[in-house]
Amino acid sequence: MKIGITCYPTYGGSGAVATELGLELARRGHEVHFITYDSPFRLRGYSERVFFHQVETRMGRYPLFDHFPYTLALASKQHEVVLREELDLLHVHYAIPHATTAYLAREMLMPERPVRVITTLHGTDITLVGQESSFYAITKFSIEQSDGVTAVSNYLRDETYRAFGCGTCDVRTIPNFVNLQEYRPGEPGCRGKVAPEGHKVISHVSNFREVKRVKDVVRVFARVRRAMPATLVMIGDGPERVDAENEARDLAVTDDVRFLGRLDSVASLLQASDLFILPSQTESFGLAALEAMACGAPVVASRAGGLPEVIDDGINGILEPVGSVEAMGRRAVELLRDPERYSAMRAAAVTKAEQFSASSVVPMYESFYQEVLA
Ligand code: GMT
Repeated sequence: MKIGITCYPTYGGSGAVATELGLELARRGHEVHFITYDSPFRLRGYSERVFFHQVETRMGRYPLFDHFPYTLALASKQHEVVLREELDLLHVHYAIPHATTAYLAREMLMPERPVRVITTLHGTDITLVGQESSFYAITKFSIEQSDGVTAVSNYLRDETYRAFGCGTCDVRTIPNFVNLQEYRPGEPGCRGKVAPEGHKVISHVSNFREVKRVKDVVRVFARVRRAMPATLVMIGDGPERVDAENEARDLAVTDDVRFLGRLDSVASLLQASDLFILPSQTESFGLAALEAMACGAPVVASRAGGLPEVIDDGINGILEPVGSVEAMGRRAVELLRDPERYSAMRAAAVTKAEQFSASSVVPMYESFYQEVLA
């Protein structure tokens, strides 16, 4: 098949999933064309059958536009690439504005070249942004106009029906996946690179938005730090980073917290981690949690959104209600103090992650493509 993929190229789960999916589809013989304003952050170097088409985000001085109409430029580029490369379908990730631009491109292409549009819903496009009054109607319309719709968890599928109705759509759950060649348990000794000898390594990866509750990460860590030597590795950047840094200072743990900023590749740090903390307000799936589990780091998370579909409380991780930093900290300490239970939970985390391997999930997208094209 010849597939066009549009996603946000910036650091974030939807862009990560879209890019890993494109790379995996290309490995399986499909031709994949990324259409977006920048090269997606996980698209590293050359890969056979993978192409990138850049969408303009500004033009020379044209006084009429205070804001460049990126969505129209994207729809035009999708139209252009479908025609020139003879694409069969456009698979867009994150409804806003991608499902809308793909709808426009498809209508512009008719009847010359019928192309199918598949929209994958990722999370905040449904749970936050899409429900804001300025976007609600167009989000609902664009979802309903897609030829196929997928959601990354049952929670997100149900939330889509609840919030938007979408009476005519059949929202299919296709879970996120992890590349087990890259995300796998590390060699013994890899922890030494990130923390002093004898420290437990706790990590967190996100885009530091409000929904991630990064101050809670520091609060949970502070409770662990009171009980044992430990280092917290904070990976990523975003609007809440300063608050998290201040929280570390207020709780007097600054010396043991490392803010590393945005990194393209996090597998080696996850392999070095004893625990991963994800105390989000909501999380449609929690790709970061899955990648940590695949590397052998059990996850302490909030019992919210789709996280219970990835983490089984007490078996391969720990779930507590949103904001329960006391309980999260206490259970993390109990686990780290019990080597036998820790080893069992670590092994169970790796086993659970195997259920979400690329080799088992990517074929679900391929069969969905076939179904929609038929
Ligand atoms: O909110 C983010 O962290 C980014 C966001 C995105 O769409 O880029 O992530 C969402 O999609 C990921 C990939 O499907 C999911 O693993 C995340 O759980 C989801 N985030 C939220 O629902 C908050």
